[in-house]
Amino acid sequence: MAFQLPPLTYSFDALEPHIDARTMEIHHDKHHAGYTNNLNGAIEGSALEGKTIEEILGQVSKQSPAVRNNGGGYYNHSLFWEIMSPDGGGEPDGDLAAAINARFGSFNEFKAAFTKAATTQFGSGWAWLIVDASGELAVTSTANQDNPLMDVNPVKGTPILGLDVWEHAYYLNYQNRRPDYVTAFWNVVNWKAVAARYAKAKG
Ligand code: MN3
Repeated sequence: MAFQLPPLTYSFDALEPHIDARTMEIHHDKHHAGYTNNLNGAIEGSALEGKTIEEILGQVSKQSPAVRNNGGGYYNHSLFWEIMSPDGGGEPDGDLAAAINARFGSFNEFKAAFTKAATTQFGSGWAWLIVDASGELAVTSTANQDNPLMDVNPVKGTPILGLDVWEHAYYLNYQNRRPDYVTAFWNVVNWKAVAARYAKAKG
């Protein structure tokens, strides 16, 4: 069974004015579709066929650049659509809020750390909130379509929140103003989805 492009669960314009409809359409229908198709092409007929994306990324050091780039692109964008919502924004509650406060001091201090990771990632990449192997939260960033599930990455863990800081994610609306895009992102974060990922990652 080949990997499938997951459908958006909201319309292209649902995240406006924070993320514009044209960007969402191109990002999902062109970029994410491309990563999905190219991943399927890269693993076709290989021992990776039938493995989960997490299994593939966990041993990506042994694979081709095509598997690394497109496998990362497939996973990262699948997560990205899920952790945003037109009903998003605000702050988490429950166990996730408690863990953020314990790890970072406060929600605002967490936001500052994540914002710094997103704005200082040089060139294309992603900012992440992850649950590491000891169950602790951490903020990190990766280049290109890498992510913390990959064995090539020095900081490893399960991503529960991710922000795409490739120019294709914001350039039509924000041009070079990546910090404005990062600020706007907080208005669409689906904390319920992030909390569900947190609970799953903690086991
Ligand atoms: Mn992207």
